Amino acid sequence: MDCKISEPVVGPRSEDYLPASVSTAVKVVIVGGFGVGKTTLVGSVSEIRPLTTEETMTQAGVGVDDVAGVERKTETTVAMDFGRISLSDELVLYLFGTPGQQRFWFLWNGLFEGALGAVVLIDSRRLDDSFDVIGRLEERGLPFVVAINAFPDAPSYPMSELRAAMDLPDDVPMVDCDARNRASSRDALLTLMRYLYTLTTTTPEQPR
Ligand SMILES: Nc1nc2c(ncn2[C@@H]2O[C@H](COP(=O)(O)OP(=O)(O)OP(=O)(O)O)[C@@H](O)[C@H]2O)c(=O)[nH]1
Ligand SMILES: [Mg+2]
Repeated sequence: MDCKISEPVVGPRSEDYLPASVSTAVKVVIVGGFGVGKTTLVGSVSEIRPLTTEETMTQAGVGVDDVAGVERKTETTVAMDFGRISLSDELVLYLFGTPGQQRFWFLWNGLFEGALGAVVLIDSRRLDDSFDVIGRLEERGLPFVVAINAFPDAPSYPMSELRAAMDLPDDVPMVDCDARNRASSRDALLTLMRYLYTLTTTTPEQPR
């Protein structure tokens, strides 16, 4: 399997180096069902050349991969995406995108190792795909936020309806997102970081 990067390798660029001011690095995973925009998000927001592991989808996947709703997709992530974004002079996030095809989900355990939180990308046309994803995060106890990725023909549901449909607890943040847009993707990551911060500063209610 070849790893592709978006530009030919010509040696490290100045932005590839971490500034000396960085004191905190946080690992975050970008998860979601097949074709919800995980690779797009990591690529749009990363300040370094993102690592991707896209492979062409072939006839071999017919009957194995569920491509309902994303029939026009030609490539898929077979291992992971990797990128990096600095949120301030001191704080850097390392982004790991997971593969969406169910047959590669066994890789998730390794990718989740050491992660502090996750952004769950959702395509509101294919909500069913998100149930297993959210269930896995809940099983692992990994905090997450939900980002509704804006696909052009996706019906626009109120957040409250989507929350109810996904059976999400009230405290789990939800945001609209366009994974192709750097600022929008960054906002989704900031929402996760704010949520992680509130979790560390909120004391659990004491039993009476
Ligand atoms: N309109 C629109 N299209 C998007 C958006 N995000 C991704 N896409 C398109 O959706 C398709 C799938 O995006 P990917 O980033 O490959 O999705 P993925 O979740 O990484 O897919 P897998 O790794 O195969 O599960 C691509 O053709 C993207 O250009 C978005 O926010 N809006
Ligand atoms: Mg992908």
